[in-house]
Amino acid sequence: MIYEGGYSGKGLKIGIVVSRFNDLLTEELLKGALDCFRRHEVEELEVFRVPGAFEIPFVVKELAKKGKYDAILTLGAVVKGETYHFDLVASEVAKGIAQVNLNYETPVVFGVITVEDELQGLNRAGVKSNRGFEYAMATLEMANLRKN
Ligand code: INI
Repeated sequence: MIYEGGYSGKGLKIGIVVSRFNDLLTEELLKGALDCFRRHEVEELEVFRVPGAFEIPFVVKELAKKGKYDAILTLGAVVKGETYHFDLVASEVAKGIAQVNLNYETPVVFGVITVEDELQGLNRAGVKSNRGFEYAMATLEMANLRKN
């Protein structure tokens, strides 16, 4: 027997938590995700905006606690640039999201891109491909896998 999740959005309620920091990138990731969810006929979608990637886990935790979504997609962009802040933010956001993913019943997809610079970020946020669309596909798969 093989258990796997399909990509239909029918009957699904999805939450998206997206950060504003580096919004040139995160808004493109959001566009890609919304395009994917629309084309797969997701029925209910709610978007929550937070200041930076560091703030994503808190909102994800609050949403997961409520248990009203079939899956939650997180979207953010951590750009290395020149600050040490990058490492702290990148590792804390990953840890925070992983914690919620394991501690509640709602699957959470990690859609925070970590890139060397803005150009690499742009290539992943629509110029070459759009990771937002790909992470949205993973969200559909996990939502359906859990439901079934
Ligand atoms: N937030 C990001 O989303 N991406 C970054 O690249 C980033 N860097 O490198 O500083 C970043 N910092 C802000 C952080 O997420 C918080 O919003 C801030 O520290 C307030 O808590």
